[in-house]
Amino acid sequence: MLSAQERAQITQVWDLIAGHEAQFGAELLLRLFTVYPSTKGYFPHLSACQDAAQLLSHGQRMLAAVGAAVQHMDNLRAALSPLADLHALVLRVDPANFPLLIQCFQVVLASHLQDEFTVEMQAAWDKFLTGVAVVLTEKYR
Ligand code: ZNH
Repeated sequence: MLSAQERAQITQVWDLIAGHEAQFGAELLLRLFTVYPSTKGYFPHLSACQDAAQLLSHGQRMLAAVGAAVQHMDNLRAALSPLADLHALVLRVDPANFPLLIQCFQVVLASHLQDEFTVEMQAAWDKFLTGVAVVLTEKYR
C-alpha cells in the first residue's frame, strides 16, 4: 500500500512532531472546531469552554494514537483495533468527519513545517491518514 519512499516521508514528518503531540493535537482540535463547527457536537465539554488544558490533553491522546499508527503503518488494522471499536461502536462518529480532520491535520503540518513540508510529504500523509481513517470507520454496522 505505501511505497518505501512514502514510508520514509511519513516517518520524517513524524520525527518533527514527536515530543510536541499535545501542542499539535490542541491546534488540530481548535482548527477542526473553528473551520467545521459541526464537529463540536462530538466534544461538548471540550468545545464549549475550549479550555487549553483539556484541548492539550485530548490533543495529546489523539496525536499519540497517530504516532502509534506511524510505528505500525504496515499493520494498522491490528494496531488500531481497540480505537476502531471505540469510534465505530461507542462514539459512533460519522465517518464524514474524518476527511475534515485529515484536512485540518495537513494545514497544521504545513503551518509549522512550512517549506519543509513538501508536496510529496503531503501526498504521503494524506494516504497514510486516509488509511488510518478507513480502519477507524470500518467496524460500523
Ligand atoms: Zn477520535 C477519542 C484518536 C478521529 C471524536 N480519538 C479519541 C481517543 C483517541 C482518538 C486516541 C481517546 C481514546 C481513549 O481515551 O481511550 N480520533 C483519533 C484519531 C482520529 C480520530 C487517530 C483520526 C485520525 N475522533 C476522530 C474524529 C472525531 C473524533 C474525526 C469527530 C469529529 N474521538 C472523538 C471523540 C472522542 C474521541 C468524541 C472521545 C473524547 C472524550 O473522551 O471525551
